Amino acid sequence: MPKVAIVMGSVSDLDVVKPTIEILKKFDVEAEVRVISAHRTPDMAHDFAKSAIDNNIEVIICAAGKAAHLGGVIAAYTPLPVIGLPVKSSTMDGLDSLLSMVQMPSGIPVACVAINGGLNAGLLAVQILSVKYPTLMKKMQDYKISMAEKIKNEDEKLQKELN
Ligand code: RP5
Repeated sequence: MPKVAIVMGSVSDLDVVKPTIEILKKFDVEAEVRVISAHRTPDMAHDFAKSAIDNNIEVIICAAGKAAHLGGVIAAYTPLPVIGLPVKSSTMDGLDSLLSMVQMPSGIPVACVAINGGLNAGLLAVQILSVKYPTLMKKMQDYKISMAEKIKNEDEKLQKELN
């Protein structure tokens, strides 16, 4: 079974991470969910990142707010793909989280989804895994088809209401 780690900087990030957990479940992807802080538990962050490959983790999602260095720190210690999920947790509407995640120095990329974009973080992880797991690729294709169907139905309904 493919495995993704979801790491959050604080348990207060859990609500933003819930859609990530749910979508991974929907795609039958195992999720290891952890609370690890780059600032408050730096040794844990180091140990987690260093042992991720041995623990069969294939993609790491890092959710954090404010000075959101978690993704960058984890990415510094592992060659695995890291997805940053900026959390809107402060007075700056999450722009602080977004910028501190996305502005990585050359050589250490962190992919980044929208502020509070928990669903997309999970979907992006599935898409990365799809390259290796054909069943996931098929499920992702079906997911996109059903999403398009839903929009088409909504459009048809709207046209009927308006015309
Ligand atoms: C970050 O600081 C966490 O990721 C969280 O989004 C934010 C606030 O943390 P708490 O003060 O709620 O623990 O490290």
